[in-house]
Amino acid sequence: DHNKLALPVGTTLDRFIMRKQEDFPYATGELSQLLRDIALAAKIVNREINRSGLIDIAGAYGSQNVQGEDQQKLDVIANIRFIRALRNGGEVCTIISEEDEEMIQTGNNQGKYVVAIDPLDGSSNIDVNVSIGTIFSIYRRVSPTGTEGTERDCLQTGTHQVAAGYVIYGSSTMLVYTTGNGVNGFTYEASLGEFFLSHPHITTPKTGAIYSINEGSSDHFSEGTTAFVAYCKQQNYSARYIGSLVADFHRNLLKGGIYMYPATKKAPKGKLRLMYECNSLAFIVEQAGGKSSDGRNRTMELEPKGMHERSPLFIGSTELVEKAEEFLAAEYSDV
Ligand code: P6P
Repeated sequence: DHNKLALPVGTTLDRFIMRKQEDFPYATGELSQLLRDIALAAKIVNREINRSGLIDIAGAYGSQNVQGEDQQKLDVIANIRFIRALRNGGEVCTIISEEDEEMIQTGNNQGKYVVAIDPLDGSSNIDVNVSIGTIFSIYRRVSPTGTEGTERDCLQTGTHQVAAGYVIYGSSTMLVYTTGNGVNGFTYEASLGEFFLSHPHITTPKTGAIYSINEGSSDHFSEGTTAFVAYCKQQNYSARYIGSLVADFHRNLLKGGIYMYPATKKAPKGKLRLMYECNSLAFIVEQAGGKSSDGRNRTMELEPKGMHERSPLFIGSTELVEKAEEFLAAEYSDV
């Protein structure tokens, strides 16, 4: 039937969401609406980011933000915008955000979903015009509706994700997401205010010739990480590290490669956050045929202990992640 036809490039995000909802006979539309709420916030944040380049100039003429205060940092603005869109959308009861220590209750106690979000990752890159991104995961709440969401709602393993995605604000702005049936990419046309399907059914190459890691930290790498990086060099792979997770991940997803933020002696759990960076990208990469682990354990099976806990991340083409795990296994066997 027409639902099974691949939707043509150029389909709008709205139509895509509606058509995909039809594939779920019992869907009642809340997740569809939640995805639309996220897309709306992404459009608003995209506009703020594009304007921010001018704020310094405009700032000299006293430009102020929506709250009439002095220009806030973009990650604060993005956090406000995503929380407001999710609160107004009504489908989400509770949010955990990289920007807030505590859970955020939206007041929608009937909401069936919980969102974990990094509203603007890598925002230190914004002033130098490097692509930055929003990263999010969506879970079904486990506590009864009609009450506030709980920590248990927020600390589910990555395998319980209902959807995950990222927005990359770059030379063009894209929304890439999965609901567990493959990965699709949409490119934003600002003049029309619409996301259009531009990358249907994204699959990541089984292997690749790109490795992404901050080699400035190599004095603090474990033996296994050091050995795998040496292997990449012997293979004449290209070193590509932008220092903006979404930009590095997105390039490797499309071209093949591995992104690593390993445990180091300084950061024994690495730097990246499990709930709204590692798990979100792990769901996407697995749905695209890739792999994600902490160097040993599948990222999506890690038991979260805290909302902001960190995890080492080895993510990308399956063969490269497995090769890295081989090198790291050697150091575990000593244990
Ligand atoms: P480092 C940006 O601060 C970020 O969270 C990711 O976007 C990026 O991949 C990583 O940290 C860069 O960290 O330690 O290499 O500067």
